[in-house]
Amino acid sequence: MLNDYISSNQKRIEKEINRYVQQLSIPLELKNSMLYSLEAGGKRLRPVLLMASYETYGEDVSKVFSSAVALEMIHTYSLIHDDLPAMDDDTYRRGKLTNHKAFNEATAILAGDALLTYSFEVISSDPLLTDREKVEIINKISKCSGPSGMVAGQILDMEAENKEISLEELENIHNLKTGELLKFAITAGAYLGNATEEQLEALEEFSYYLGLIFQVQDDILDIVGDENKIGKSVGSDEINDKSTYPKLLGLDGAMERKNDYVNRAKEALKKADADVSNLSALTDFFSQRDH
Ligand code: GRG
Repeated sequence: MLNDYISSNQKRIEKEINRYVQQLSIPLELKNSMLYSLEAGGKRLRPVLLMASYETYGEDVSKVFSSAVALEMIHTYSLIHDDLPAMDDDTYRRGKLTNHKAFNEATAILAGDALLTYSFEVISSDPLLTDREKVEIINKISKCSGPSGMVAGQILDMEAENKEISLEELENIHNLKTGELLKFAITAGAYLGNATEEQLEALEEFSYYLGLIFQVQDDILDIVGDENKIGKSVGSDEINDKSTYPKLLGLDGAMERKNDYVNRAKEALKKADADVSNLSALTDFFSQRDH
């Protein structure tokens, strides 16, 4: 049932992403480069979470399509830039050539820039949102993805390479680099569904643990291996250079830690004062995903 829920929402969001990009009259190479990474097989976890969070409180889910599309665009831009030679220098992502290998470095940089900036246009021109909602959503998404959020996480991550770091430092990096966009997904969905301040607070706490679950599982998958790993880090020394949960805690310790986060996430969900069955099922999905 959850799988049906996820795949039907993935399809809805994919249609919206394509519609938003196709309506742009822009140089063809730029459009192709944007679409190449947007349609390269991403799991759409962030938009699905945003939609599930909205549906916990609100009704007509088309109200959050623009925010969900904008979020996936920002996530995609971050992956394109993360793969560049100046950062991780990766050749493959999701089993396909990275954007700068399929196009060229300058085009990849511009495709990332275009996705980031277009995301603000997508939100601010949505006729289904009030002006107040637009400002609030843009404020939230820029905070989560910008210098106090994902970008800060990225530079801390680069600085931590080849260094011993504590578990606390590792969690701070993950929370900024990965958790902040998940926080946006959860809180933006609930906000647009008219959740109360107390409900929003509970969901923010939930999103913190969900981000950590996502990351521990990412680290565990790097160790236990799956065919997707082939396309993940070829071209960089990422796996060897970076601190991970299994490196700091051992594989069993990392699994235990993940279970602890799942319990904490579900405790936070209890305070959200609504039918949280989809968010609870998605927590298990995040914790058990195999790619
Ligand atoms: C360049 C500003 C800037 C930031 C980059 C997110 C990020 C920051 C780098 C990606 C490096 C990485 C592998 C992080 C681990 C967590 C993560 C974001 C994994 C990818 O997310 P998925 O699994 O990706 O949701 P798909 O491919 O499904 O879209």
